[in-house]
Amino acid sequence: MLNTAPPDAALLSRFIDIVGEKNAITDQADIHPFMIEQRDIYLGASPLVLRPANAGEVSSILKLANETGTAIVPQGGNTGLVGGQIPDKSGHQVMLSLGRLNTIRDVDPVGNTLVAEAGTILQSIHDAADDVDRMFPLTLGAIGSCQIGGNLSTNAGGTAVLAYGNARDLVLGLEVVLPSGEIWDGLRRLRKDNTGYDLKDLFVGAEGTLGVITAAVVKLFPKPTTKEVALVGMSSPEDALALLNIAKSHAGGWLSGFELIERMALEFATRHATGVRDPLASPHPWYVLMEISVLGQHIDGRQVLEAVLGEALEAGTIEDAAIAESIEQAKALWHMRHNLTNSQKPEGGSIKHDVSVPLAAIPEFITRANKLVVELIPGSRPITFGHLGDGNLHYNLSQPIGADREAFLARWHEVNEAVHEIVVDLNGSISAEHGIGDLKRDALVGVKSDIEMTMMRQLKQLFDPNGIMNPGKVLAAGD
Ligand code: 2HG
Ligand code: ZN
Repeated sequence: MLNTAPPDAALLSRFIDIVGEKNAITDQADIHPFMIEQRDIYLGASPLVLRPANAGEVSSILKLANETGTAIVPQGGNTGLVGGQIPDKSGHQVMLSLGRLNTIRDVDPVGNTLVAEAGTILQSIHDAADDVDRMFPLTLGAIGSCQIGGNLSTNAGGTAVLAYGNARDLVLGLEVVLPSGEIWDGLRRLRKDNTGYDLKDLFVGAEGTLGVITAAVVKLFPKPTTKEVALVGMSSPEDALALLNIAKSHAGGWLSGFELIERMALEFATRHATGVRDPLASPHPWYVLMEISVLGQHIDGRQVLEAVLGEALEAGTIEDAAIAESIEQAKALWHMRHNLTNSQKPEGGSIKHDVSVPLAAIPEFITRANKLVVELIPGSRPITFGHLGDGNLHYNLSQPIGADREAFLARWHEVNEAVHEIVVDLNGSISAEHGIGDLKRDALVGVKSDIEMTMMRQLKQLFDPNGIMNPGKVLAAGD
């Protein structure tokens, strides 16, 4: 059973002994950075942050936690967007920070696999793959600080899902420490392994509620020979969808990025992010950042891109386009895209949604949501952007100019609920890629069927009968 009393000094020192004093943080000022997150909506409390060096130490920590009913909150790079990595306010939960498990154990360019420990920064995996002339496709704004364990635990998406899938699609095997302390070595490198239940898939996307991922075998891919990037202006989301189908018909699997950006999102980025400018001569209501990655010297990626844009221009689908003429220009366009979220902060409070709907329903979703939110909060500024190729929109609502930030943010759940109703009506998902964490835990019950919730609760009970693993995330504590 989960202990409701705070861990006493004697228990805390037993935890500290496992990792050694220098890898245990007890000073509240040093703990503070682990308790806050980039959305600025969670502030947790903890008496202790443990920084184990290996799966063996993680195992000893979980064994002790399980015996004593101590709640454990695992944290990777602390870039999660739903509060899953932040302890509650009780001050009873011990944090397990995975950053010291950061060894890349193996890179295999023959089998196209890489074995990394959970705390490995995503960028380091990209670099290690690059060193052997391969690439690892998972790409998101936080690439320089997020960790692969967190990416897998949240089944992260990002900007390359269209061509390569999300984190779940990129993993072949896992090493996991179970709440009992047992270590499951499932670091298999097989592309085919049809031997019963796929256990690794239970831990991917479980947000640390079933155990702690300590290492993973991920898939590597051949490096594209050329990448062509363009920013395309158009008048509506319908046109963006038409462009998507034109792009697919010419580029097929080479279409590696297709990001929708509303005008105001781009304006915020040019206003607030360094080094961002609008490369098109005049403004357009909507934009698509499109990337085509081709393999093989014999294929001319530029020709493919020009064929897409040519057909779309002729059909009146798009208004204008700027093609990146150099790697620097391509990087600048992606820099703009990855700064859309940061650029909303200086505009005040932002109520976020991370939703997906069937592609054909995207225009209807945007129209209905835009109408609804300005009825709820007159003057609020809807900003839609996201991974259109995946049907995934970040439907973010910036506060009315001059409004009180706290009063606006206090309406977060009310706005979420109303927007999610539209999502459900359109057969979509209320969490496309960020996960459930604390933020959407209560909403989850409203969108999953009883049988789904029952299966999830039974799995939690099976793996973590004492409820020590990240209590209150995904499922209510004690559920
Ligand atoms: C992105 O696509 C991230 O940039 C964050 O998923 C989106 O601001 C957000 O909610
Ligand atoms: Zn996203």
